[in-house]
Amino acid sequence: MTTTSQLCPLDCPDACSLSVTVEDGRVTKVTGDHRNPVTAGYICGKVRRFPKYMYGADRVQRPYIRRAGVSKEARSEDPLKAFREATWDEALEVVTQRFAGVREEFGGQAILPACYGGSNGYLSHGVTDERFFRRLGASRLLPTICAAPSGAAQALTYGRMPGVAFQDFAHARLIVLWGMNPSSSGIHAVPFVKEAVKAGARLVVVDPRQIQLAKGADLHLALRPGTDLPVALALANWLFEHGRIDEAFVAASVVGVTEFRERAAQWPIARAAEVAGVAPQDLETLAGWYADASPALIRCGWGVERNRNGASAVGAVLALPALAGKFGVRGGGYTMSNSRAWTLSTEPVVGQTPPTVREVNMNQLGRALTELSNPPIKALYVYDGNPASTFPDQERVRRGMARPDLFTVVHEQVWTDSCRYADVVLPAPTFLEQPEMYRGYGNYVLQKAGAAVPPVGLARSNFDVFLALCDRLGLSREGDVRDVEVAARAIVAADPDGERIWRELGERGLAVPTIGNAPVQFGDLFPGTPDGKVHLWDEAADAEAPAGLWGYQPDPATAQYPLALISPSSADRITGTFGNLRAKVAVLSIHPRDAKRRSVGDGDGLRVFNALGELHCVARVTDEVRPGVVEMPKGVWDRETSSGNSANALCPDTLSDLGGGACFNDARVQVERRSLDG
Ligand SMILES: Nc1nc2c(c(=O)[nH]1)N[C@H]1C(S)=C(S)[C@@H](COP(=O)(O)OP(=O)(O)OC[C@H]3O[C@@H](n4cnc5c(=O)[nH]c(N)nc54)[C@H](O)[C@@H]3O)O[C@H]1N2
Ligand SMILES: Nc1nc2c(c(=O)[nH]1)N[C@H]1C(S)=C(S)[C@@H](COP(=O)(O)OP(=O)(O)OC[C@H]3O[C@@H](n4cnc5c(=O)[nH]c(N)nc54)[C@H](O)[C@@H]3O)O[C@H]1N2
Ligand code: SF4
Ligand SMILES: [Mo]
Repeated sequence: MTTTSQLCPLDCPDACSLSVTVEDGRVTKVTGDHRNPVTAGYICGKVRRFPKYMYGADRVQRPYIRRAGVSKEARSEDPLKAFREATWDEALEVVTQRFAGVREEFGGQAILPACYGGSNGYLSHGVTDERFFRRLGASRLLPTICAAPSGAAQALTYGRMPGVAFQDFAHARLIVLWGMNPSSSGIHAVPFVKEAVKAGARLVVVDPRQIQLAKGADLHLALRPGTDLPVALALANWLFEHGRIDEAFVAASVVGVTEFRERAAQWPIARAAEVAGVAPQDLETLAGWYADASPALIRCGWGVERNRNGASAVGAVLALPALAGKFGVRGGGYTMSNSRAWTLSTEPVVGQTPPTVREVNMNQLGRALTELSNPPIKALYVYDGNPASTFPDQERVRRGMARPDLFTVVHEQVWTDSCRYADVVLPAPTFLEQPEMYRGYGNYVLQKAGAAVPPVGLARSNFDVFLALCDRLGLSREGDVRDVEVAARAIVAADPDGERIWRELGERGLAVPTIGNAPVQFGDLFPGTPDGKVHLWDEAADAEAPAGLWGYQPDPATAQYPLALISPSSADRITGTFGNLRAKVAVLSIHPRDAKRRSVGDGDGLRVFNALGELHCVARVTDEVRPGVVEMPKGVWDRETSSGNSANALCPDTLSDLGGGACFNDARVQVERRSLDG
């Protein structure tokens, strides 16, 4: 029995350091260790159960090739009905021949990768894969499914300035959890929130749902989804009108205030409250508390961005600390993504400048597969993502993936719903079966570890498979980085402080950024904008956003589809990852008032539908969601609903105001009772 130090690269802000027990070449226990002081020796239940995932019946153990004549629409619990076992050599030869053929007949742009890589580190995404697709001249997939609107907003306003560290939450006197549910999606912030509250801090939750932490909060603003923009602008307007702007800070560090103020002035408290469906008094209370408190912290989450107003909403929320002068003190300011604390780069490993090629927004994959011509997409390579489950407009994505003339590779750890559409399925290792290096986007740590155990079955890493494909297609060149350790070194070397970081990674597998692991905004950290100031106005963004910058687009609800369907994170999975371990029927949460109107009782079967699709599940009647809102977690697998799909079947593929982001929470639906056995 041995114990090794590992890291968790899953798409979670926390970036835990792990202690992994190995017996007879198998992982038997995964727990936290103390190298990362913030994750402090404990981890979530998902990763504690990781051996069940690694060695479960759903694991893809070897390559497979589709049997001739089996339709991609056929559904079966047994993959062997649709696929036959193959060797790596045979499978890679099929991929090589088909990709070469497509490229010759239609050009490289007829090939498209389908990936996101949120749960991947530096060594399994954006390295040899990127080299392969660039050299092929494949269409470029825009990585917009998550954080694109907030990324656009943060780039525009603060040049992606990192934020307050979790451990500094404890210093705040007011914490606003704005569209973020740390009890599920980043558990290590919770003790620091509780510590602050225990020391007398006020806690405010801005969320259409009564999340766990809302239960003890001083104020829960259960706004309608997609209305954060008017709410934030109304708070800003209140600060202007009540003389609570930090004039000195604004004069020295903020530009575009006049234009911003004009837009905010259109949102008096009463109007914003009406649109958001909250009490005007609650908005006044929050404005007053925020103006008075210091340190005041806004923890902005990704629930704010997943709608038509997403980028403007995030930008307006993050404008508040600049206007009210909340920076420059420990625990004051905001936190969203801290990934820009690092300047590592995978480009030296890719070793190929990006060609000028067609770009495909991943949020419109279904459209791309069914509508694009000149050339049409003829080959799809799925890895580090599960498009048949997690992308918007699921029905259209699936229609596209089911095309008999589309050649699809799926490189996966487990038999996901995307595998059903594959021509070739390749086995991938989990993060404990391959070397990985990963930086947190919440926690300020970079970690590196070797494989804890050899790959399960015949699994091969992305790094290796893309090298092999480059070789087979004649795309490899002299001088290409071909070794993972050399790649890791080159990626770290891109940081000006790379020598120190590399040394620390070598010594204990963990390094903190140059600015330390708890920087103070406007103390140690400043905006990354060209002039180092906060920008509240931008002509180009104003021209691009459909309703202008800071312009509100109204709710897409109709009389036919009046309910807002939201699909946030849940504790038992990371998007679709681990969903296979929870084979219970998926539940839709609905407010008692909405349920009663539809004669729906707790545990009843439901039909949830709109013009895009239809979903069958079970009702959970609860006042944890506000009236007018229904909720089903993201990442549901087909086996969890009797209709064999998920909330994504009802999510439009429309795009956010800026950044081309996904609008999952703009799904508007109708719900009716449906017999459970019907
Ligand atoms: N356990 C677990 N952890 C995860 C993930 C997971 O799936 N499971 N996913 C990871 C990933 S990929 C990401 S991006 C992060 C996301 O983590 P979060 O930032 O927490 O994002 P969400 O879970 O999408 O939504 C957060 C909250 O926003 C609320 N919400 C929905 N619409 C709105 C709105 O319009 N306005 C406001 N104010 N609130 C709204 C939801 O009810 C939810 O409680 O979590 C990561 N961590
Ligand atoms: N309805 C709804 N849908 C959503 C969202 C929402 O709010 N609502 N949120 C969206 C968000 S925030 C995100 S980030 C996306 C995430 O969407 P996806 O990126 O599709 O996320 P996962 O479902 O976790 O799928 C990742 C897959 O990559 C595989 N994988 C992991 N490591 C490797 C590897 O090294 N090699 C290979 N080949 N495969 C690997 C895993 O087994 C897993 O199946 O989903 C989005 N989907
Ligand atoms: S998913 Fe998040 S909380 Fe769980 S082990 Fe990984 S980093 Fe830690
Ligand atoms: Mo995400």
